[in-house]
Amino acid sequence: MTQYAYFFGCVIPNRYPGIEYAVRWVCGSDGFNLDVEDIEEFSCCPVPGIFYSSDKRTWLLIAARNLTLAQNERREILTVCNGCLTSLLKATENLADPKNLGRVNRVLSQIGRKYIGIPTKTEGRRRVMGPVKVRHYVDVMINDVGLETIAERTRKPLSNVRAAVHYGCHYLRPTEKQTIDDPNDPVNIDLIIEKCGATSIEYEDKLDCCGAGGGVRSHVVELANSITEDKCRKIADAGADCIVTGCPFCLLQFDNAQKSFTKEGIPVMHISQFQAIAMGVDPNSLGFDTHHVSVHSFIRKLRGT
Ligand code: 9S8
Ligand code: 9S8
Ligand code: COM
Repeated sequence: MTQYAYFFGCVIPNRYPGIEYAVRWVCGSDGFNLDVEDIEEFSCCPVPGIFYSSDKRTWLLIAARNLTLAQNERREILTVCNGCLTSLLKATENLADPKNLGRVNRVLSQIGRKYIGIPTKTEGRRRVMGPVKVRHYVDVMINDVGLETIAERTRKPLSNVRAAVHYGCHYLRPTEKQTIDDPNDPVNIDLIIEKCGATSIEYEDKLDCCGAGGGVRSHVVELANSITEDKCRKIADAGADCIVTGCPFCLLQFDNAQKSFTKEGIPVMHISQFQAIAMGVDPNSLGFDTHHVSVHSFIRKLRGT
């Protein structure tokens, strides 16, 4: 059985602890019972939109340190965020270049660490090393847990719920590197939603950015919010009860930006929270009180009132 290490990143523990609860429940012994552990020393991945764009060397060094932590435990990294996935995955690609690897390991040696990767096979006496594996929560759900098991464990089918899926850029792009899903026609989150008994609706420009990524939210918040407003209008036109995403940073943007242009807003949740509800977890324990947009309309819909 695959062994994983949780990588929650910064946004979930600091802003949306309900997602952490949902992920731990879904992956834990009441859920799919995966072999997954915490590695306390993990730091920020670091966030690609800020670090990768401004200081590549520091970015690679911090990411490499995180990779060595999983490497030494022989665990695959289970990220719950698109940005963390991209950052750590890109770091493994960069470390395949001996020049980068040498530079990084010279610095890491000062804290007694070394990135070597994980053994994949042996050729004669030689062990062939491969990159530390970095996986997205959605990838693990689809390819390791499987849709059939997801359907079997649905106790409370969310039959009258219409969900609008937002994938987010770092799940889809760069398209030539993407392996989890079809970058031009992604289906994985939609499929999970359907196995939870709900309907995933189509809407215009579904694959567009939420507006926040790449440092846009931090630098030009008005621009970020106007992109989000545009997307939310299209989602509302399609008659969605909620927005479901696999990225906490996109969630943060939808959840925060909506208050700048609407009073009510469309409830936003992480796919793990959606699954937890379908698996029978009480929505009151999923931390929705920390979300800006109230999820009351969604809960009322669930109860059919
Ligand atoms: S860690 Fe620090 S800011 Fe963040 S959530 Fe996802 S990207 Fe990685
Ligand atoms: S945040 Fe998450 S993945 Fe990104 S860059 Fe564009 S979309 Fe929202
Ligand atoms: C988005 C991360 S998930 S970043 O803002 O592009 O770094």
